[in-house]
Amino acid sequence: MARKPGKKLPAKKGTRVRVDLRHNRNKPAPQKDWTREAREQGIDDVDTESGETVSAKGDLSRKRTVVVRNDADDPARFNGTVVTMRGLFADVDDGERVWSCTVRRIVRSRRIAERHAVIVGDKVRFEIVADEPGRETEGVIEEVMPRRSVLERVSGRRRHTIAANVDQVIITTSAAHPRPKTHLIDRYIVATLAGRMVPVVCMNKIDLDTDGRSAALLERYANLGYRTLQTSAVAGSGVDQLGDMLRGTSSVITGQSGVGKSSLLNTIQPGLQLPVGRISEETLHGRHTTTTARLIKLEIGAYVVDTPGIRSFDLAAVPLHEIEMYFDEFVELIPDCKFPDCTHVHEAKCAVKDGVERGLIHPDRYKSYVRLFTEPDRRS
Ligand SMILES: Nc1nc2c(ncn2[C@@H]2O[C@H](COP(=O)(O)OP(=O)(O)OP(=O)(O)O)[C@@H](O)[C@H]2O)c(=O)[nH]1
Ligand SMILES: [Mg+2]
Ligand SMILES: [Zn+2]
Repeated sequence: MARKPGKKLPAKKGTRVRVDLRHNRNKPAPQKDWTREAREQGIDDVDTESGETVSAKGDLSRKRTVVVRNDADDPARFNGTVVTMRGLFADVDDGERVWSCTVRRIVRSRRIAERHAVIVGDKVRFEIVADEPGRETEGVIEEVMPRRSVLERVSGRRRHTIAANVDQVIITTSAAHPRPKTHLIDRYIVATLAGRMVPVVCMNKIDLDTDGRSAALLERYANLGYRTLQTSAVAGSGVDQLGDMLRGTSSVITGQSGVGKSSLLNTIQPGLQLPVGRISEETLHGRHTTTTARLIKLEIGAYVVDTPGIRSFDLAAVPLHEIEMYFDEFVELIPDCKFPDCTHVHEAKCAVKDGVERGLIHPDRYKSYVRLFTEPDRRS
């Protein structure tokens, strides 16, 4: 039964249908059309588990089995969350198991401007294919749902999306090895707020904070009204509090390589056994132990994306004129700038610069702003 494009097939819930491979490869649209058509018509009188197979006679090599399921009464079947990307494959969790999925080209092409068509945290709709009856091996992502939040960074002229659909960003830094970089924390905060998420500044390795400087730095962010946290994955301090912050929500944990992101998650849930790096003897820096972002479901009732560490100079894909609004302490002063389009960099009678002099704005925060505003690689 060679299928003509557009011709209706008696697709039913759980029915496996042999479709023409060549057709299927060359023209993805018709397959999508008829499965959707079947769903819209609500044809689902066959039990999912005992789905029947309609085999084409002969010429089997050019056919493959597509399992058509109606998801109207069981959304988990076709809806899933991307837990990790492996090259062109996405691992999609449908709540019951993880499917290795390819991404239909049209989905990739439509999102070409975003560079990453499918990313960790994405809610997707996918279809399940089987290489032979009863052997459902992989899926095809047909649709990526709108993202309610994204954490993005820029690298040169490229925009990278780190994770989607998370509520908060655990901006992790460490008291030593590596030392905290205020500029990086500030950039993370900007990227977090711009991506419609809530920042939490976490100072890990507090056991190494011998002079109290890191605790003081954290205080600065607490005074700005951000949630802050001191932790030690080694001593176990602050880990319960971190768990409390993660519970009941979805987060992404970010920060330089070696600050202890994976270590913290391992301490919250010892069975997790995420690979943890060794600090290199010579540089005292981490060496990118975590290589790909991964969405983890913690037993405490939390979703968290563990991410690879990134370097300091490539974060925040935010339009220049919007940066000021993500520096919360600037916002209330800005109405007093003389020029309505004041950029707070070179203008006279600038209330922000004045605020720095009056001690209302920390000089480091102002420096971070100016750097973000003037860096050439941001002007793309
Ligand atoms: N002293 C001390 N060392 C820690 C602490 N947390 C982690 N470490 C050490 O820091 C090193 C790096 O830890 P990881 O958990 O791999 O760091 P990461 O942030 O996940 O690094 P990437 O995956 O490369 O981004 C390891 O040697 C940990 O043992 C801490 O609280 N105190
Ligand atoms: Mg790691
Ligand atoms: Zn100004």
